[in-house]
Amino acid sequence: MYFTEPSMGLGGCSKTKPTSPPSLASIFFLLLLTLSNVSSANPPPNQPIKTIVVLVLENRSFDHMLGWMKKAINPLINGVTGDECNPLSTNNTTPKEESICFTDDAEFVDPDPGHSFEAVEQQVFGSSSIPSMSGFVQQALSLSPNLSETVMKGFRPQSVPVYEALVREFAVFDRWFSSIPGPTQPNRLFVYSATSHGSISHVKKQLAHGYPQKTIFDSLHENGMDFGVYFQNIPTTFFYRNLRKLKYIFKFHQFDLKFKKDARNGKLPSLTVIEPRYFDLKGMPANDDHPSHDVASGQKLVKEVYEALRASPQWNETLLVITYDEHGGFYDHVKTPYVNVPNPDGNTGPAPYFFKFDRLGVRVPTIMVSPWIKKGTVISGPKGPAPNSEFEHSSIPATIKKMFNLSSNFLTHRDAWAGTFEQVVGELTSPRTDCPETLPDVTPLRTTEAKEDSGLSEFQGEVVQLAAVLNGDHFLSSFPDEMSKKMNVKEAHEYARGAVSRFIRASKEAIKLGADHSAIVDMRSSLTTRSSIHN
Ligand SMILES: *[C@@H]1O[C@H](CO)[C@@H](O)[C@H](O)[C@H]1NC(C)=O
Ligand SMILES: *[C@@H]1O[C@H](CO)[C@@H](O)[C@H](O)[C@H]1NC(C)=O
Ligand SMILES: *[C@@H]1O[C@H](CO)[C@@H](O)[C@H](O)[C@H]1NC(C)=O
Ligand SMILES: *[C@@H]1O[C@H](CO)[C@@H](O)[C@H](O)[C@H]1NC(C)=O
Ligand SMILES: CC(=O)N[C@H]1CO[C@H](CO)[C@@H](O)[C@@H]1O
Repeated sequence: MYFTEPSMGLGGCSKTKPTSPPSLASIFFLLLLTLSNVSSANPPPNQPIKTIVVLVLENRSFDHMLGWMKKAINPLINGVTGDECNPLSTNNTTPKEESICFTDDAEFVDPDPGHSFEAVEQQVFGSSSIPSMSGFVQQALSLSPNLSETVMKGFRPQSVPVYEALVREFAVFDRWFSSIPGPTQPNRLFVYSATSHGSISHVKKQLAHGYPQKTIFDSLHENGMDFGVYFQNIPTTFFYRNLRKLKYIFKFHQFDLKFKKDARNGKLPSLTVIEPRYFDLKGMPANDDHPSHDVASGQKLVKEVYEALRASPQWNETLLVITYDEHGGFYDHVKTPYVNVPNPDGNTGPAPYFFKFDRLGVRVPTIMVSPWIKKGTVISGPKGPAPNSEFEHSSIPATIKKMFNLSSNFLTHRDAWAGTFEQVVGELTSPRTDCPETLPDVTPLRTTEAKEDSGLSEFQGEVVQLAAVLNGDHFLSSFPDEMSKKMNVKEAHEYARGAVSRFIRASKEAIKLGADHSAIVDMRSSLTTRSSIHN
C-alpha cells in the first residue's frame, strides 16, 4: 500500500521507508493517490457498479447444480427434463436401452468423478467427432460402477436452497463455459488472467514457482484501482507469481477476520475475491463444493457472503459473481463450443494432444447478484464482441476492464473475445429495495464427520507445494512429492496456514526495510532463520 509504481511518476517515493502504523505522511500520500485515481480510471457515468465480488467454487456442472431449476423455478432456464441420457458405452454395438438418464436425486458425492483433459474429451465427444455430450456415463463407468449414476444426477432445488433463492431473485447465466475442457488449475488461471499459459493439466512445478502472465489485478493496479483477496486456508491466487510481490502483500486478508468487517464499514475494494476453504476439518468443513466436500457448506458460504454484502453500505454499488472452475466430471447437456474459439496467447498444450486452446470446457453454473438485477433474470449467450463470443471465465477480466473503463490492454486474445456481462445490471434505473436480507438456512447433506486424517487430493497436494515454496521448504530434498504424501488433511491445513502467515509477515518486514515493491520474498526453510529478497 505504501509503495507506488514508478510508471505513475512517483517512483522516488518507493525508496522512502514507511513506518507501521502508517505515518501522517503516508496517509497524506494515500490521499494523493486516491485523488490521482480519479483521472486515471474513468468509470462510465451510467454504470452503477463500483465493487465486483468474485467467488469461484469447485468442480460441478450446470445441470448438476441448477438443471432442475428449469422445472421448479423458471422454464426459461436451459436446464434438464429427465430425457437427457447417456449410453453405457458410446460404441455403436451397445443397444440403446443400456443407458442412464438424468435424475434429481443428487446427494452427498464421494468419490470424485473424472475431469482430467482426457476424461473430459471422452465425456464431451463420446465416439463422435463433434461434441455430443454422450460419454459421461462411459467415462465414469471406467472409474467405478457406481459413479456412472452419480454423474447423471442433479440436485433438487430444495437441496441447494441458497441457489434456489438467488435464481428466483437475481440472475442465472445458463450459457457460461469453463475456459478449457480440463481440470481445476488451468481453468482457475483463466479467471483472472484469460490464459493458463499453455497448461491443460496441473503442472506442479509451474504452480509452485508461480505462473508469469499478467493478471487483471495488475491491470487494476496500473489504473490506480484497488483489489483484495479474502482467503480462508491459503490464497490460490498466489499461483500467479505477480501476486506474491511486495506491492500486493497488503491486498491479502483473512476472510474470517476481515471480510464482514470490511463489508460493514464500506471498505470492500473494487475487485473483491473470496477464496473458499479447501481443507475439510471437523467443525470447520471445506466449503468449496468439491466432492467429497458437502455442498451444504458451500451454500452456507454463499449465504454468509450474500448477507454481508446485503447489509453493507456498498450494497447499491455491488455485483456478486458466483461461478465454478469446471464441471468436475458431472453431466451437462449443452454442447461445448468448438469452432473458432481464439487461442489466448499462442501457447499450445503439451504432447500427446498439443491442444490449441481452441474450444471451451463444459458448461458450469454461474449466478449473479446485485440490486441492479431484475428479479428472475436468465441470461444465455452474450451480444458480442465477436459473432461467436461466449461467456467463459475470461468474461470476468473482460467485464472488469469494460465496467471500470481500464486503460490497460486486454490480457490475451481470449478476454478480448469473451462476452461481457455489464448488461446484467443495465436494465433498471434505480436499485431494487426488495432484495431479501437473509437467505434460507442450510442443513448438511453429509451425515458423517470430516475425514481430517485422510490423504490429500491432488489439488490439496498442490496447495501444500505452494505453501512449501512460500515457506522456503522447497529446497528440502523431500520436495515436492514426499512432503504432501506424508501429510493428512489436518496437518496440511496447519502447514499451509503457517506458511502463508510467515510469508506475509516476512513480506511486510521487507517493505519496512525499504525493499523494492516488485520484489518477492524468498524464504529460507524454517530450519534456517534468514530470508532474502529477489526480483
Ligand atoms: C474511459 O477512459 C478513457 C481514458 O482512458 C476516457 O477518454 C473515456 O472518456 C472514458 N469513458 C467513460 C465512459 O468514462
Ligand atoms: C462396445 O462396448 C461394449 C460394452 O462396453 C463392449 O463389450 C464391446 O467390446 C465394445 N465394442 C467395441 C467394438 O469397442
Ligand atoms: C457402490 O454402491 C454399493 C451400494 O450402494 C456399495 O455397497 C458399494 O460400496 C459402492 N462401491 C463403491 C466403489 O463406491
Ligand atoms: C440503496 O438504494 C435504495 C434505493 O435508492 C435506498 O432505499 C437504500 O437506502 C440504498 N441502500 C444503501 C445501503 O445505500
Ligand atoms: C479443491 C479440489 O479438490 N479440487 C479438485 C478439482 O478437480 C481437480 C482435478 O481436475 C482435482 O485435482 C482437485 O482436487
